[in-house]
Amino acid sequence: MKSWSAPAVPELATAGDAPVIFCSSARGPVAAPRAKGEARLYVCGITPYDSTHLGHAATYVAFDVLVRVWRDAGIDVTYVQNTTDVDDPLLERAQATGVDWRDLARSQIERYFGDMEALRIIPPDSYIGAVESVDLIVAAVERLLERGAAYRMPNGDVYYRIGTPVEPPFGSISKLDRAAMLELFAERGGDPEVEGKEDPLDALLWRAAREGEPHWEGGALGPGRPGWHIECAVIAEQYAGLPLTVQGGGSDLVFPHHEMGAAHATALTGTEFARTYMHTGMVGLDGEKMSKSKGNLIFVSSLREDGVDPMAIRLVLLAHHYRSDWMYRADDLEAARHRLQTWRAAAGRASAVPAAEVIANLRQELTDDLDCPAALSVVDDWAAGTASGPADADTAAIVTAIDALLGVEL
Ligand code: 5CA
Ligand code: ZN
Repeated sequence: MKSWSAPAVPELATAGDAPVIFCSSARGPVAAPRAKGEARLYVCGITPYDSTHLGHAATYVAFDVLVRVWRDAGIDVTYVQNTTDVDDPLLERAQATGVDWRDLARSQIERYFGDMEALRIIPPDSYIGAVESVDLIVAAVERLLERGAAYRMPNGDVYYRIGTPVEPPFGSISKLDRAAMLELFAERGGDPEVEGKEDPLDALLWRAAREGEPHWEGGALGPGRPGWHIECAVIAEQYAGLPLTVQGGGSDLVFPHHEMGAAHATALTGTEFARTYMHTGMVGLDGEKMSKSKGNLIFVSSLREDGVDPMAIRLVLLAHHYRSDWMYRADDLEAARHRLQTWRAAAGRASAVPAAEVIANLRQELTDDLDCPAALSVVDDWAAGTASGPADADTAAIVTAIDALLGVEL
């Protein structure tokens, strides 16, 4: 699927270093990539209804900074993102609002593209929907069945056998005990209660066609539609290649989604799914996680319609470390607007320090687990020190670095 237009990303005169990223599975910082050269990134994309809220935007800005830091280090990046354009919550919303599910998905994907473009987020090299991947998914599920990693229920549903031996083993990303897994599985799209499964944690790979639900032919599987985790496992393998340098998404995806997807992919390929698992914190509003099901949402598009400069929205998001959970407040936007104004004023004045110094400080903060709040402070300090003369070569170089590394156009 064609996605959104890329922002211009200026190249800096010198190159930076590769970053160290906190890996949820290793529970600590790891070099990503391990060796210089290339990086493969897969980020879990939206389920296209009620997008793009500030939580989504925060997640995609975080991975955008990762891509920018990688590019700055001269690393060749392959970036893949999916869109879950057929799934229960999307179908439920379509039904509830009397809209065709395809139209709902299409309109929300369009809105998301507009938001990403406005926020100057670098688009993925491949933006792939579940619907366009059905054939690949069917082939993968057939292979899992052949290998005994999956089984068919009497009604035609196909489930992944959670006990399938894979290396690294199931559970190594989230490191949860079984009780916690069962609880989260029930909360986050799983179906532990379904009778007849070998293990309540077995995950749906293929849902046999039901009356009134969209379905595809499905080859040997029979008519139906794809499960959620297998969608990402297959798209990542096909378009990015395994092992991924980074599997990314919000922290709400650690379990079951990323644990299951990694197990499916490893059972299919014999290869480790990802070297690093990078998870963003949850953005909330009024004391609760911002979520489509709760409806406590602030949309990027609404802010834009209210005339908010997208660069101010980007600064709201960058002002929080990607790993922290935070609550959005109107003050955040006021502070970001003020910061943007200050930076823009500084961009017209003489720099009091050499550009190389400011750029080195920016890189130091960003390569250390993408510390954007600290990077913003580096720019704040520079801006506060600018002198009254006209912008000079150092100012210009710093403005370019702010654009390249933070994606903020002044
Ligand atoms: N389509 C699946 C992933 S395959 C999905 O989770 N879609 S989503 O629309 O619910 O979320 C899209 C992305 O935004 C995911 O990476 C998710 O982890 C992240 N996300 C969702 N809610 C928030 C939030 N409140 N704060 C930060 N990130 C969030
Ligand atoms: Zn996913």
